Amino acid sequence: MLIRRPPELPTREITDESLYLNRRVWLAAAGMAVSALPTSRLWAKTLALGAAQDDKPTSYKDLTTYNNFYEFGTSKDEPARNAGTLRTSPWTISVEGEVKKPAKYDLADLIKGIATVGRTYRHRCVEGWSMVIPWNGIQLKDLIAKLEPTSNAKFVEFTTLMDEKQMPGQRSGVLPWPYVEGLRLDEAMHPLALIATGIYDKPLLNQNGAPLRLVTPWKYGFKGGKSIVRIRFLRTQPATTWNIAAPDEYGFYANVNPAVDHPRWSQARERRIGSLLKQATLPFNGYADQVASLYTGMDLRKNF
Ligand SMILES: Nc1nc2c(c(=O)[nH]1)N[C@H]1C(S)=C(S)[C@@H](COP(=O)(O)O)O[C@H]1N2
Ligand SMILES: [Mo]
Repeated sequence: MLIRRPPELPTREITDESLYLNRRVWLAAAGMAVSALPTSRLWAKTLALGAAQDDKPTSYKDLTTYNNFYEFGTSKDEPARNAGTLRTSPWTISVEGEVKKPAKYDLADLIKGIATVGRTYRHRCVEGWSMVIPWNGIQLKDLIAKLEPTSNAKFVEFTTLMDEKQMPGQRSGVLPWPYVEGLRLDEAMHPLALIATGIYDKPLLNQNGAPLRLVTPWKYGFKGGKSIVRIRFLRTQPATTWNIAAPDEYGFYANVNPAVDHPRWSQARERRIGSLLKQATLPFNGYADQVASLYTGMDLRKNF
């Protein structure tokens, strides 16, 4: 089987040179005399600026125009431009596998009776950029409790819609379709894991994975499968899309880990969309205190 090399490449790196130029631009904009400051103080200012990057939510515009959704094209602006062909109503989700009542649900019925939540999470793409996203949705654990998996269920798999007419990018062989992701059941039951249906208190736009998508903030963004039509409970670990496409590069676990580089680039730092400078990437994307215990005793270099 011939699979073309997947193009999840780092977006344009900020080179040292452009960083230097940007620094000068920023200092000039701040009314500071660039030449009047000794270099070390320039750096101190710059680092302070970097450190001041907090978890302010990314603008709605950036969240909805800078996307990865290869079903609509591989460049960042294509999902926003092309996802209008996706029809999100009516929307049926098939619940299958090791579950008490396998059934097809209309989206409204699937989530009926489950408390909605709003959660602002960091989002770290494996490519080296990050965002902060104010999600609306439900906790995945509440949905799983409602669906009642059997005691045999150890994993849960999420499958994106497969329809070349609505998702023209599926005509290309860039990834094996449909897009599939999965979690160990205990990961899926973690309170941080969401099924998102909105951003900034508005229904998800198609480019963000309408009408429902997975959100696991301690993992790289590719875990968050979009426009889900099937939820399947399994005894064994599912085969997942990026892992099938490039097993050395994208592991099943995909926990954010600055100490384990992608084979083609470092994962130590990230560029927050909307910010000038790169910042350090944190273990488990900053959620280690909440999720590290899920992986006690596991070699996180092997299980990347
Ligand atoms: N079906 C599907 N889901 C997907 C992707 C995709 O190409 N297809 N891209 C993933 C990747 S790599 C990332 S970083 C996030 C991006 O989500 P966003 O565009 O809402 O920021 O979606 C993930 N979910
Ligand atoms: Mo990503």
